[in-house]
Amino acid sequence: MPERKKTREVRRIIDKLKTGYGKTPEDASREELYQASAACIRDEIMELWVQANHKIEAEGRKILYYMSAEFLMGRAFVNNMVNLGILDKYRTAFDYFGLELSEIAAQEKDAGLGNGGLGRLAACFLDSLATLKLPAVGCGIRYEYGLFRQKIVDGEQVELEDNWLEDGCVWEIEHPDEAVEIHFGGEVEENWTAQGLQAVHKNYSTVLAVPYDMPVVGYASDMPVTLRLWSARAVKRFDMEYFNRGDYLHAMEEKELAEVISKVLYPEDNHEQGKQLRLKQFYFFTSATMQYMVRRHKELYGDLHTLPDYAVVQINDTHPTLAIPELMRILLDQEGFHWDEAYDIVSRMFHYTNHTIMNEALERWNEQMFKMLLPRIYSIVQALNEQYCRRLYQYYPGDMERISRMAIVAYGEIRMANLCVAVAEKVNGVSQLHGDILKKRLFADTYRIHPEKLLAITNGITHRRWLAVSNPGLTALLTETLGDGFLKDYTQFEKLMDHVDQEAFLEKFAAVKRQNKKRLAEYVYRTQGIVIHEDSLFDVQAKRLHEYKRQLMKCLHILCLYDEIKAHPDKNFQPVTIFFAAKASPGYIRAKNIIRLINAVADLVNNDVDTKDFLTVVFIENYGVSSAEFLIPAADISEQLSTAGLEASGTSNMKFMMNGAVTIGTMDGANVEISQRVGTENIFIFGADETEIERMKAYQTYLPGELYEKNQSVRRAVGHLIDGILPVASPHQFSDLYQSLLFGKFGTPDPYFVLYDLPDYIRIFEKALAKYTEKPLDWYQTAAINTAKSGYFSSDRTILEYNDQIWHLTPVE
Ligand code: 26Q
Repeated sequence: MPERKKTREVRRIIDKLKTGYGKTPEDASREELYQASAACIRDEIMELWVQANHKIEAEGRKILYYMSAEFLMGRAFVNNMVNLGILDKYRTAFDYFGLELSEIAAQEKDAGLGNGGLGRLAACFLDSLATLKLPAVGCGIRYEYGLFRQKIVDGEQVELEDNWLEDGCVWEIEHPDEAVEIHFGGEVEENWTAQGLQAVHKNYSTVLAVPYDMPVVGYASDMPVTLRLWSARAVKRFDMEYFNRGDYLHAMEEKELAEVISKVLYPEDNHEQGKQLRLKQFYFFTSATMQYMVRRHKELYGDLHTLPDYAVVQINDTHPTLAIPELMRILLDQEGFHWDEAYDIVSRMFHYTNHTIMNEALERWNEQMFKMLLPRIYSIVQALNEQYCRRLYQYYPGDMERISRMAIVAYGEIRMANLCVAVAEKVNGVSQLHGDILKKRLFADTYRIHPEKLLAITNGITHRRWLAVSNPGLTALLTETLGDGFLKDYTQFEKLMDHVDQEAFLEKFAAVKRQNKKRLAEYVYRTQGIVIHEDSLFDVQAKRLHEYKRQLMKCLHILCLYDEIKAHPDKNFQPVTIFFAAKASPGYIRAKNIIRLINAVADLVNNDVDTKDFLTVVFIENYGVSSAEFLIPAADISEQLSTAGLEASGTSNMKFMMNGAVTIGTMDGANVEISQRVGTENIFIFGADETEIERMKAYQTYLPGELYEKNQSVRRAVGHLIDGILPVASPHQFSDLYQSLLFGKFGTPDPYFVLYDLPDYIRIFEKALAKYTEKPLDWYQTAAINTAKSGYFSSDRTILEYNDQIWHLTPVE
């Protein structure tokens, strides 16, 4: 037995266990050991955090308010240690206690305060901001419950609550002294005074917003960034008057009503449902953030006229848009500014990132509901709308159709994207293609008059979490090959190109992949009791379930493979394991039925004697940041199958690429740029591109029925949806999917061109499979080239572009 040293970290943890939990290491649970060691790490962070914040204030630095309704942070424990450079020290300390790092780390609950790409992007951005030492604060909502946990029961998705705060969160610090009031409802009275028309908001009800701050540590950086999340609290925690009268229920009621605001994250992704509580959530955190921003500026600099010199606000999609009229309100009603003066300030501070062009995802609010809930904000939005339409009239005189299309308020609705475009200084798309589509379609009217307003900044991912934390094997190989400079400097990934011709290097690269596949197999066995073949090709599609992402196409492909193997019972095939990981919005019936289909297809192929040795289908439950950290490093193939033009960027495509998976994908979102960087021989592109899709839509030339008749394998696969071979109780289980492909609900069959692209997908998959099977060395070379070219997709690059083109912050040295 090796001698176990009582290092500084060991002593600290023992001390923390004693003072914080009254325990010795012998009687502490794993949970307590996690809590105590996390508290030790937090102490180290506090030192840096306090100093950094003082410095930012003392030097009068401009800061970024990155506003987002979602921050999908995942776990912080290992990430913090990696970024602080103390991982090995703590690993040794856990050794002392006879525990594995991974066992302790697994105690932490994911902070799953986001749905998918948009929320995770916000989290990656904070890591890069901290690493690049750019002064920033992330502002959002401290949901008590994050995105639901997913269980699969009898093939169906079941949603369970995600009580991530159950055991407390060691990283957050509550600041009750900085709570602010948020006002809802009531009415607005306008009075003429010596200062002009003054609005007075009356009879409102009040909710308190209490901030919780979390430090986000950068890699080899002494400047943690703050994530400030607001929690709703009743003004009166408990109404003594009701209580004394014996009305106990009533005594609690107000508290419950107020605190429901930050209770739970809405699970809708790329779909908008105009719910009043959601509007409350958005106003709640935007108002709190604007009050905080104004208060801070006044305390530090006194005069609000200089606000745009010291603060810049990035709006992550339209969800935080109310920050714009809210800042107007504060300046007008509380600070006594005139309209033009206030507008001049506001118009120089806000920038808006768009994440979708899909109509059903564009945020709109019913005017009456909006007015009832936020009467003062409503009157400001009306005024902004009038001013904007008047301005538009100068550019487009008489063109009422265009002006009503661009208006902020029209047809009884308030359109948040139009409000953003009207007021924001810069509006950006999240990939080059998406940026082009914004100019060409969604914001074409604006582009004609203000071309400088629109830009494209391609998304990125932090290679600390998505490589250093989640793939220690590949990180070690890169460090051994290149040194560890790439962790701070993303341009150094490229140096790997000097090694991709060396067989010895490729062997090592392949060995790392095998290790990661083994690790995933163990994870799947541990969490779901499923045994998988580690030597098979791992093909992964992991993302939210949505029709446009076309998980259905992959299902049909599997049914084609099934038919193919069944037709050749004596032939040998390359074994393939196909992984799906996806949560469906609970109200999205068709998406949930696609999950049902995936599990039925899994049952079919995994249990058929002819196919089970060659084809395994696994549905990974509860996809989130932590399961992604197991899944992505193990992938050989990354599936990016969205209908061209519909995936604004995609970011899992970047994570897979960085971890040495080869992409099969359409020319959509950031796939286009991945393809440009790795070269067409190192990616498998298939299907219609965006122009072709647009042409088919415009001329209505796509007839899936004809294609179905002509193509035998497509016909057979689609037929399996209703021919009874799938092991489900009802023969009608999948008839809606069948119907949607061939007939469509309102006369638009197959709106996502699944059948159109399927034959080309089958072809390209065969090509990829052949390369993997027949030329393994070429395959791993391609995989390694993907890693080598992935530096561009680091969120460090993305953040530097935002900073150059929009924010203009200077790093704190
Ligand atoms: C808004 C209002 C009401 C209800 C729900 C919503 C809502 C919530 C979440 C709308 C959209 C979202 C999330 C969208 C999202 O994640 N979009 C993805 O953003 C990624 C980061 O830019 C892109 O890579 C993806 O292409 C895009 O789909």
